[in-house]
Amino acid sequence: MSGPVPIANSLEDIYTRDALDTQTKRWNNLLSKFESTYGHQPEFVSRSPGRVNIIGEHIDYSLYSVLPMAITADTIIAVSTHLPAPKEGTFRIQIANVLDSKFKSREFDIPYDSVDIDATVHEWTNYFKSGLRGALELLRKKHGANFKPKSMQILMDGTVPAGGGLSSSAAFVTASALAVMAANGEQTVDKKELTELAIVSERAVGVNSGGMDQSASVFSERGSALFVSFTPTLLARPVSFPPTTPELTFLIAQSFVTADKFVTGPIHYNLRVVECTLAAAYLNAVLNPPGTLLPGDASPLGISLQGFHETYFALSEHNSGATSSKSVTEQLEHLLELTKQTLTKEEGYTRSEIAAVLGLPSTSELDQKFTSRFPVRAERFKLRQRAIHVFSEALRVLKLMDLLETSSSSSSSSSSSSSSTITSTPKDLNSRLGALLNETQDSCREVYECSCEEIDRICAIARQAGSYGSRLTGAGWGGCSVHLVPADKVSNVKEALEREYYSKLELTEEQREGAVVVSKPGSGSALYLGG
Ligand code: NG1
Ligand code: MG
Repeated sequence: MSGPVPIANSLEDIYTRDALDTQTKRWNNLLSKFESTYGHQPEFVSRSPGRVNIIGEHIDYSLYSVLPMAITADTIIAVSTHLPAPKEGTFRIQIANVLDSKFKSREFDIPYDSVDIDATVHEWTNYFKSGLRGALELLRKKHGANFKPKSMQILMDGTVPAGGGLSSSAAFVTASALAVMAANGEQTVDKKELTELAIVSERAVGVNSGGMDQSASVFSERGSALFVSFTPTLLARPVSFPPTTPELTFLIAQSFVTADKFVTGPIHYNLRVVECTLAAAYLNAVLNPPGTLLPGDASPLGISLQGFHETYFALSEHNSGATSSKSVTEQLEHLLELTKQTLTKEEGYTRSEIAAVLGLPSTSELDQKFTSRFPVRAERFKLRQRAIHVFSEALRVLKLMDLLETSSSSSSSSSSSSSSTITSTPKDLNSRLGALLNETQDSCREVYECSCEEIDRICAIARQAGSYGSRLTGAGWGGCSVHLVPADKVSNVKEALEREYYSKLELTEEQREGAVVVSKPGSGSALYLGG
């Protein structure tokens, strides 16, 4: 499903029917506000959505496959290039936000060859700049080092709540990169190129992220979830959930606990990335022959648990002279056992313990290698727990895919009486899908320690009211939760959450309205050229 980012001719190409009214008003507002801000109409609009992750949490940066889907909420960016260039060798960016009281307008004159981003300050336009930087790198690769970027006037409107686990950042970065490509004459933008550049660019904003969000934002197709794998190369394919009666829905519930990765990175998100990378290096040092180097890969720090996984089985096959007959599922089960035997310290590992095992002369080499780009704050690194979460979560993704695939093949062959598949009833299937989501939540809470009390409470309330499976979605430590709910239980779950959770918070009318949404899988990035 690679190929170019679609060109939308009307909003119907982008949104589901139920969203059209609201979106038409919002787009008209963007266009008229653009005109009143800059004195003329925009040339085009780029669009990229947020996402909810169904399963596969905190494993994308270890390069294991994940299953997100795009939501309706998105970032839209109106653009004009009718702006004279400032002084020789630079181009100008004028950028404004529809929410101008919160996000102040800015103007930047930028040298052709270097986009400066100060990741130490929390500045909304950094996300645009990171998409800009990535897009310009790609453009320079295509057109040569003398490429002259166009000046741009920009107005953006984002409806993905920030810090809410629905990936407002990836929506903004991918929409920005897409806008810059189009402004510079590239209307045919390859989805894979756009995704890969957005993944790398977003790291410039100070978060050592994996690639799930950008993939979901760019590649998603209306009506389907997206199975994303990262090795040997980035691949995304649509996956449908089986039609059941009552219909299965994804309910997204906010906790209103804002988890700001920019602030908490050193003790939360970025620390987990470091812990997973250290776990890979440690397991490699202990379980593979001395001197084995893990292959460099596309994970944030260049080596990953998935890389260890591959290397371990490749070498053990090589040494035994036999090809392993283990399926990936069996390999992951085996790795879980090995991890439990190898990484025995529940209390975590100190820098000097890890440096000694990795054969590094001192802890400063360790810091240099693993924590210099994104500093972390920790005395001990919980390698055992993090590796156990990652391998078991990778396994749950495969189990869920297996359930979806066998259910769709058994429903298509259900007329053949000779079929030996035991067809599960929809209810049965839903409970099994839900159970996997619940196991993910348990692992996030107990093992990966990325949930929080509010999310745990929301999950308990929702399950009690009829959700088959409930869990945090996105990075966690607050943000959003996702619930697998049959259509006939949706109002029940909503009411229970209102009664037992939201009514106890002080929320604005708007927050209250947006607290719980039923989301259908939406479409990915698009360019709207007007018409
Ligand atoms: P959120 O917090 O929803 O943006 C983050 C990462 C993902 C993934 C999830 C956890 C960024 C941009 N995204 O998502 O890549 O690792 O956490 O599964 O940091
Ligand atoms: Mg984000």
